[in-house]
Amino acid sequence: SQVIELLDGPSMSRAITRIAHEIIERNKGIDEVILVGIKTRGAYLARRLAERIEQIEGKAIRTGELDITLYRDDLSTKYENAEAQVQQVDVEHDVSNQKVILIDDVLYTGRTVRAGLDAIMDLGRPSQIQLAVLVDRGHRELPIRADYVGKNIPTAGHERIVVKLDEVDGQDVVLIHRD
Ligand code: 3GP
Ligand code: 5GP
Ligand code: MG
Repeated sequence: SQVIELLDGPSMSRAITRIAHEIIERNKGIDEVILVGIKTRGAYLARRLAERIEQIEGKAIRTGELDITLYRDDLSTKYENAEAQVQQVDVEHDVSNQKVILIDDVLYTGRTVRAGLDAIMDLGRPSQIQLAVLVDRGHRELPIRADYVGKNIPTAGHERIVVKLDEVDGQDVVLIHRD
């Protein structure tokens, strides 16, 4: 199978820096913003974005995490037919009247984000929910789109995007696997 590198470490770092600036610009600062990463890699991306934003703005930004996993009730190993289920909500801040930015590594069908929207809205009434992803690989099955995108990567259904982050995988890289 063919493996192609789509983002190296420096490119990933630049994309995160750009998104940090976009978040600050669009929200006119960060006073009403809460970053919420979707585990596993989305949570590490949220921490990196928070670090960048704090460097730029010179003040702390609030963060939280959601654990959302896809489960299959038919024991198949395929992601098709999987449903997203919220396992854990770790958001200590009151989301009411705040702008919550969900963060994930890869946006695909949108089912994980939909579950994330439900989990956030169960906590209170945010004034807005936005979405940031490192990679948008297309193939949405729901009317969901990202407000901030590191890289758009049109994929075929059978292709797999591999996101490696230093904190989990010992290196920063985005790869596409083609069969
Ligand atoms: P991550 O969020 O830590 O990156 O969805 C659970 C995990 O499965 C995710 O972990 C994701 O990276 C991984 N995964 C890898 N390839 C695929 C894929 O093609 N589809 C889905 N839904 N998840 C994938
Ligand atoms: P969804 O289909 O719900 O948009 O994505 C499901 C979950 O799997 C999300 O957390 C998303 O980040 C991840 N995901 C979907 N497709 C891929 C992929 O090709 N590669 C990786 N690494 N993660 C993926
Ligand atoms: Mg993910």
